Amino acid sequence: MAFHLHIGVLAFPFGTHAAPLLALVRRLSASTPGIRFSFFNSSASNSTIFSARVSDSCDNIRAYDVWDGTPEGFSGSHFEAVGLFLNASPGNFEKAIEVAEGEIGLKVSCLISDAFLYFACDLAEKRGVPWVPFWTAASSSLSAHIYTDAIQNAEGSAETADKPVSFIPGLSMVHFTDLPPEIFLDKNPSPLALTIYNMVKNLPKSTAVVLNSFEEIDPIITKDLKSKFQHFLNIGPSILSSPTSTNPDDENGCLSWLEKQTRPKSVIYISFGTVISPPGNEIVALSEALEALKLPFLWSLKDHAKKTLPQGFLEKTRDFGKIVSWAPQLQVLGHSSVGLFVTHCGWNSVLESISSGVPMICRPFFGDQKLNGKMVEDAWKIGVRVKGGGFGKSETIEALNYVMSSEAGKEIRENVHKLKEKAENAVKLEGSSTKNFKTLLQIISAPK
Ligand code: U2F
Repeated sequence: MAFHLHIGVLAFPFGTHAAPLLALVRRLSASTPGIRFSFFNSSASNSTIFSARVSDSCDNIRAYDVWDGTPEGFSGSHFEAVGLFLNASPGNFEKAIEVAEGEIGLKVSCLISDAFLYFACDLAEKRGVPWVPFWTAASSSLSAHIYTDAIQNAEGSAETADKPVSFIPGLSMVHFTDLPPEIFLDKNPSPLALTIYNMVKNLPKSTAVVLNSFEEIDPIITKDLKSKFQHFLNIGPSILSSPTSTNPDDENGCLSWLEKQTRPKSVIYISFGTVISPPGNEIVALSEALEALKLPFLWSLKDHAKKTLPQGFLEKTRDFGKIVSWAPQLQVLGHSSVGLFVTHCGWNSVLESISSGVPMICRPFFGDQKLNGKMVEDAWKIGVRVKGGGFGKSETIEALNYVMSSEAGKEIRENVHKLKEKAENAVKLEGSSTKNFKTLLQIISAPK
């Protein structure tokens, strides 16, 4: 097939960043058969996201591995790996772009990148092509970062002051302590915090900022951010606009187990995403709460964390609980038996819960998660955070009872349904996300 345009896509290979970027590229490529997409990502991340989980019918996408910056035999933490990768960038990406351009015989006409990879702005500028950053989280956290300078200049000791950031449109109920810690650069900033700050400085130079979200979830923030960028394009939720048609990878039998739970909306689904496991004492407290309430639960718990479960827990809960190391989360949340999601509030999890109309109990850990939890509880009123910030037995029982059975819980369930409807409307033919996606298609299809 002869391609007339070549688009370079730069991924951030940690957490759930590269998968939603690939989902966006798959969707774009399906409407643009004459464009070749070169997807630059670490080999570890490429081999996961291009795996059999989603069969690739798009022959205009080609994956290229870039060096992840780690020495041989590296066994450090997630955060160390992020630092090493950022140190190796952008040289690793530049090299791979050259290889792809040579192979296909076409210079790139546009660079799409994870928004964190701010240096893609310079790479695009050098080539005189558009830069389209993809922010993989919510508009609220993007907005908080955009106001970094104002937050830092605000009175008082920002990080500890528990007062609202009333000067940010749409975030007036948010307190300084809810904000992503990377905003507070004063204390020995991490490589990621510095990267995000550079991103904030570069984003206004982009052609369009793209998000996997929908405008109606945060109309005030949407309006404000539209005034700050050339284009601010919410094009999601992608799971509603382009649902995967392939069978879910359910080797752990989650769906057949859910089929056996006859009471609708009775099951508690628990997962803390791809990076984090709660500390041992919290796993114990959460287990004790589940055992005490005897409510059916499906828990996606990483293998290494299983050893912190209380002794005898698996036997005692065998009749009403199931623990797996990986669950097909989308299908689980979409199952009629599931009534609640206990989550770390990663953006993909929050959006998947909203898209499935499932309320949440939040136990955030790092980055944007605290802010997402705050928005869930106080802006959208579709869930609650565990009191005290971490799982204690009685606080967890209280939260579970509150959402599953109280009168207030009923309101929460109604609210999440209303928000789900807004999300569904956004991806309809005339919906805001569909229109934004068309704009994005025009931007990336323009010749250099
Ligand atoms: C980082 O996110 P995480 O990977 O920790 O969490 P999520 O954004 O919630 O994404 C988790 C994804 O993994 C899937 C689930 C989500 O799409 O459906 N999953 C699953 O299918 N089965 C399982 O058993 C467990 C998970 C970061 F930590 C967050 O703070 C950011 O918001 C996020 C996006 O930038 O990236």
